Amino acid sequence: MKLFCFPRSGNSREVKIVLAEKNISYEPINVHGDPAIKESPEFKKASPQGKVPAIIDGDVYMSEAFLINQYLDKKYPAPALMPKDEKTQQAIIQFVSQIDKKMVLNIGLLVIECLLKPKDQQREDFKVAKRAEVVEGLRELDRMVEEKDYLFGDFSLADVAVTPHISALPILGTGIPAEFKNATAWFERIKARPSFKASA
Ligand SMILES: N[C@@H](CCC(=O)N[C@@H](CS)C(=O)NCC(=O)O)C(=O)O
Repeated sequence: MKLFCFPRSGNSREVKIVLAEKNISYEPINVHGDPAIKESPEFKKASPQGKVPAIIDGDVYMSEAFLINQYLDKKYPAPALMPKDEKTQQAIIQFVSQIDKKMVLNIGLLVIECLLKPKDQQREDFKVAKRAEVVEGLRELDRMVEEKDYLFGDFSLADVAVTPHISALPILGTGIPAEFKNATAWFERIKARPSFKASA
């Protein structure tokens, strides 16, 4: 298994968590380590859009974190990271697609604004607006874990899809607001998992 990634990529970390949960050994290939990697036919075949994460597993070439993770969960079923019940599976698929638009995308925009742009080009009003949208996403997560340990009961690909991005929040001028006690406790549980530590 080859994983195209780079160290600070939250999307790559989603796949690293699943590989660690399932104890699958792999070769990480840092696409920022050498410009030739992004130009290689292997990488282009795995990721026609040039984005990470992407994997090569035998003759399977794939990109997109959540698609890769669903593939890994089917091919390497233990431990299962999707529930057996089809209705909950569909609910997770829908959740990941929605939270990507509502929260993960906004965290990515904050990374660009706060960390990648020169200070004098950063827009404070944009940061405030995006942080507010992220907080709304966190409010929804807080409600979801009110009576559960993880977003859909057991630890699943839903938790994997959001937590690497949440861990970037403190350097973006926010974090999980203290009022969201359920979400705070949930994120502590996530951080205690060996897979989360191994993927850092
Ligand atoms: N929807 C994709 C997003 C992938 C993505 O945006 N990856 C970023 C890194 S986190 C990337 O490859 N950016 C181009 C680059 O940094 O070279 C996924 O979930 O995997």
